Amino acid sequence: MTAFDPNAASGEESGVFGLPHSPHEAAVVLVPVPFEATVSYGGGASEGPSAILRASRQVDLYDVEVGKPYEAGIAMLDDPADVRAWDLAARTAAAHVLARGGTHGDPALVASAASVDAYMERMNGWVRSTVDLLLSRGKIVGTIGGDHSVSFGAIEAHARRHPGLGLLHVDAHADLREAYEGFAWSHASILHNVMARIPAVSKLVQVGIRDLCEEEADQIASSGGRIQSYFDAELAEARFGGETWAAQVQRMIEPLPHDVYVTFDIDGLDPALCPHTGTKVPGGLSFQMATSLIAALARSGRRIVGFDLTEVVPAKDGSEWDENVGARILYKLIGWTLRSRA
Ligand SMILES: [Mn+2]
Repeated sequence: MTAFDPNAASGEESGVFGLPHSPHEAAVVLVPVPFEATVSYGGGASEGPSAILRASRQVDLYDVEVGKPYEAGIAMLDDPADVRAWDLAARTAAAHVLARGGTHGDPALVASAASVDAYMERMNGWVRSTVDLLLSRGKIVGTIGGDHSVSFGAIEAHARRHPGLGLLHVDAHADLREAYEGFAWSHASILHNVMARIPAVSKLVQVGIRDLCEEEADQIASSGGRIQSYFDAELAEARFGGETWAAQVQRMIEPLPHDVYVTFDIDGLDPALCPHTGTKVPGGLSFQMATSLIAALARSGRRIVGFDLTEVVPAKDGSEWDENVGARILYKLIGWTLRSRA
C-alpha cells in the first residue's frame, strides 16, 4: 500500500483501476457477475466484468470532477466460478427456447424455460447474499454485469437496508415486460420484477428510454407515478426547442427520494460508445450527459447508496472501446457515490 504510486502505469496483475487494495481494505467493492443466460440478440455480456477490469487499468486515477476516489480503496472480487457454470448451463437450456422465439406452450420448451428461470433464481440469490454480506461490512457495492438481469439481487439487497429507495435507471429499454421469450427472469423484465417484487423501492426514474412495447407503456401509465420515464425522443425534442440538459437533469432528479440506487445499462448511451452491446438503439446519452446526470444527483444532496453497470460487451478483435467507456463510467459512478456520502 505505501509503495503505491497513483501516477505510474499499472501492471497486468494489479487490481481494478491498477489499485493494490484487497476487498477487506477497500471502501468500494465491485461484484462481477458473468451471466447472460437470456440474452436475446447479441451475446458477450458475460465477458463484461473481465474486460472492464482490464480496461480499468488505463483509467487515470485523478479525476477533474471527483478528485481522488481511489484513496478510499477500490477492489473487485474474483470472477465467480459458480456463476459462470450456472450461466453456461442456463444458456444451453435457453438456446432451445430462443431458437423458437418463446415456448409456444410446447411442454419440452416450457421445461427448458423453467430450468433457465431456476438457474436465474440461483444467480439472483448469489448476488443478493454477496452484496448483502458486503453491505453488512460497511462497503459501498457496485455490481458489474453480465446482462441486466444481474441487477435484481443487488437492488433487493440495497432496498432491504434503505426502505423507500429510489432507482435512477439509464437504459435504451424500459425493461418492464412481465416476461420475455418465456423467461420470467429475462433481462427485458428486470425492472418489472423489481417493481412487482420489491415493494421497498418507492420510485423508478428511467432516462434515455427509446425502445418500448405497449405492455410497458401501460405499466408506466398505471403505476400511479411510481414509475416515471423520460423518453429519449421527448427529451431530444425539448432540447431542440431550447430546453437545456441541465434543466432536464433537474426535472428527472426531482422525483427521487434521498437514497438512490443507480442501475446503469450501457446501452442507454449513444451506441457509438457501446457498439458491441447486445441490443443497441440509435439515440441515447453522450458520455458527458450521463456523467453530468450522475453528478447532479450527488450534488442535489441525495445519497447514492449503490449502483450497477450492465451490458458492456467487449469487441472480439481486442479493440477495447466498449470496456474503456464502461470502465470510465464505472470510475465516475464510484467517484460520485463516494462524494454523495462524504
Ligand atoms: Mn437495455
